[in-house]
Amino acid sequence: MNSKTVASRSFMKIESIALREIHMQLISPFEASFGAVQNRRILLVEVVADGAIGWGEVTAGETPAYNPETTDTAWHVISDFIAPSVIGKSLAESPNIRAMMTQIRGHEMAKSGVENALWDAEAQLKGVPLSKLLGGTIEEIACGVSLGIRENPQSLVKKVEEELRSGYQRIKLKIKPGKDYEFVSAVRKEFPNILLSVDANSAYSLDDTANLKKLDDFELLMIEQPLSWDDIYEHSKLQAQIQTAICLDESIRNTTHALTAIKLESCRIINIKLGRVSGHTEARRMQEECRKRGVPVWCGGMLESGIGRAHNVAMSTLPGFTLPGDVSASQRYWNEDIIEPPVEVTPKGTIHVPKEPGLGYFVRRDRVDKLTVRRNDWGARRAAS
Ligand code: OSB
Ligand code: MG
Repeated sequence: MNSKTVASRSFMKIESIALREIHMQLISPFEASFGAVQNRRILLVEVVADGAIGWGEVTAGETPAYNPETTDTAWHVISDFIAPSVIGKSLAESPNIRAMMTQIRGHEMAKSGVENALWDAEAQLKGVPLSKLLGGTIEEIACGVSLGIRENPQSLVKKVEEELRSGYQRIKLKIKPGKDYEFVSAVRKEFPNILLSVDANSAYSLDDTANLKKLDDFELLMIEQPLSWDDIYEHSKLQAQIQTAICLDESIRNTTHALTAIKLESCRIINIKLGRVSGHTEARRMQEECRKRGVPVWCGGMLESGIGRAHNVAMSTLPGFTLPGDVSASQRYWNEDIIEPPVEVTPKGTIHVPKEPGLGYFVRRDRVDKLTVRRNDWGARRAAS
């Protein structure tokens, strides 16, 4: 063994894993075309690797309305398949955990929760911010907001005004058939120059092409996921008939999907969500391939707690993230977040990337414990909690 190998850390061992379900209530209900949510059931993954504690969040929803995963399917897959197959294993770096999960098809969000916790631990072991370990270069990330469907256009306009006053650089409106043209029109009329986009969460079909084309009137930055949650081909048919750039969200679960969509011209922009693409390793690869092809990407959100939010901040520092993301302040979602400081947005609509090792935010274990409704442990359970 040469001295260099001894001096640099060559392997980390996954000593323990704790899986928790926590319950958190959003400040107000969030409505998308697939339904409304206020009471979040969030899974947190805590790993200990060579003594360093890393945190990850599973971003699955409570129901399979956005993608096929749910809080409960992720609990099952992590408890019965992922944790038993990775506990006690040693690996050179976080991406290597993917090779231990190849027998598990799909369940990207479950995998992401575990992989990302390991990334946090690795960054701490190396004494670097997670953003730097990932290769991030952006020091202040640009933020937008995603606004849920509202009762009427007037109340939406009021909400947009409020968010613009806080500094957000891009406003995204959730839409669905019957709550689209009139709502977008009211906002565009009031704010002719803002970066504005819409997200349909798969509420339309190709039969709606004429109506979707009408949205070209508003010079939107993009229309996100208008068609089926798992479609790539029909989006290429739609993109050829509308001027507004299509952005794919739900349909893109790995880099191959992204490359297929780019090749078919199904979209001109891609939304990257850590959970949907199975974690930092795949997110980084997708970002890189999109960047090579001149396709802008941005960081999507899943109504995360501070832990998922902190991972989103780190990912958003990668050079391909050239559009404002749905990464906004903790206080828009929670009365009390589980990290300290909470994620804060400057009056310019930016987030300063933390410079401390790992996620760079302190996890309030006392709050996490209070919110925990169930817990599973593998390896030695720490005496502390
Ligand atoms: O499609 O981007 C989406 C929330 C839940 C599920 C899907 C989506 C969203 C959002 C909110 O738009 C993003 C956020 O503020 O976290
Ligand atoms: Mg979306």
